[in-house]
Amino acid sequence: MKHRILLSNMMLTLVLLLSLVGTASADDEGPHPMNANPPPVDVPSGSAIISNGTVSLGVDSLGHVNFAGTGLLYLPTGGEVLWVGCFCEGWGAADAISGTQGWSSIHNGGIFNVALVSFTSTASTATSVTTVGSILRVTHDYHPSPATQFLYEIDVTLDNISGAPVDMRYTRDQDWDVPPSPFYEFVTIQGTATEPTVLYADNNGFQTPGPLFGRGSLGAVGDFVDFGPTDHGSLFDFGFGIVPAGGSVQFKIFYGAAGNEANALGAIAAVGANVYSLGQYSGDPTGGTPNTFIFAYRSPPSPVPVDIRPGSCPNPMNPKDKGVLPVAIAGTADLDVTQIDPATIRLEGVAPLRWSYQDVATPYEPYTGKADPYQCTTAGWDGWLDLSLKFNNQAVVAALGPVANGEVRVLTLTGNLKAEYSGRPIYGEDVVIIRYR
Ligand SMILES: [Ca+2]
Ligand SMILES: [Ca+2]
Ligand SMILES: [Ca+2]
Ligand SMILES: [Ca+2]
Repeated sequence: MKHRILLSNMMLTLVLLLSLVGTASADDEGPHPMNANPPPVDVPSGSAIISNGTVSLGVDSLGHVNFAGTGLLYLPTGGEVLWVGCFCEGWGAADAISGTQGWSSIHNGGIFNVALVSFTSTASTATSVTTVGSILRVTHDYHPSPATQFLYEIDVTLDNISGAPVDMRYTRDQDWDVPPSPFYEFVTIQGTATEPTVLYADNNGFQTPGPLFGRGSLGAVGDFVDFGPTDHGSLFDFGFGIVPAGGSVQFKIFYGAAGNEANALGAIAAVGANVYSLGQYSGDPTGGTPNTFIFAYRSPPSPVPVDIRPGSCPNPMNPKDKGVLPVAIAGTADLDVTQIDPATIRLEGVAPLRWSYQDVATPYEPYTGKADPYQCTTAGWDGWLDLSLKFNNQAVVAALGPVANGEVRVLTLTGNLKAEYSGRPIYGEDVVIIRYR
């Protein structure tokens, strides 16, 4: 299949060259594509090639990758992994209740039921807003990761714009063609077994990414390491459950590359991604030189109950206090706090000084969306073990920036579960009142 596709691309290039030089006979005797592969979809305006200086992406206005000679390019090696052979990269979104789906790609089934709302770009960013039928609005916000030069971060937002609940689905796939041995690469997929929002994954990056289609692998399904070498890639079907009318789902995906596997895995860890695919050169599947290409996914954060100053409500915060700020993540029937990786916890971006496991707090609902300083509880232990954290108060105050006496601030806590429990992100918050003493 790839030989036909390559030939087709060469012929199309020839057509373009001939038309550029104005060959007299091009009108009646011009070369024709030799097979049924669809020609590249022409998106005349809006699409963009963006770069962070290490990784470049060709972003189509409809949100998929591959535009004007660039797919995913690793600049240090000049290695291009997607705009090679067939242009097989795409996304799809669906509502499994109404059976409505749409997808966007060049050669993975083209475009179906996806309409452009807007596309904007700069030299390093691109934002595509589209709709799938009258059911979903899909936003792909491409920007450099603040955590690593090796990854582009893509914030994906799926809005339910129908008047009814939807069963929200998203699919992304890509045919890795890894230089310097394109069409003969090793592929690794990890993290799918423990991540509940991954419904299915395999190494067939040639499939149409409509999320409601059946799947057929090229020999590897779910999690696997260094499968190949052969001509393949990866596909991920994600499911987010029932989302009410007007509701939305947000998650992050990443595209990028590094010069070896260690740097690739470091970049994946740095962004907190918990599911990923690697495409690697047939000559070095272990070291991952000269370039390891990356697709990664960071699932939507799970809300967790956070209690600043357990037993105290409201929660005073004294900017002059040079001691510790106690904070608990409260365990529940659904949250075993020993599954949380304490080293990943940040309160307003600040790491804890130390932690221990004690029953010191009782959850207050809602876990998030708090604004009132009395949305808290004085209740202490409740029989469920908590993760008790101590932060340097001055470091947290510095992270808050200027504060005024009596001001009410919502503090956010982020982190991840341990890798063996999916590594998925968690998110929580609590409210403090600034009180100079
Ligand atoms: Ca391939
Ligand atoms: Ca490997
Ligand atoms: Ca409290
Ligand atoms: Ca407790």
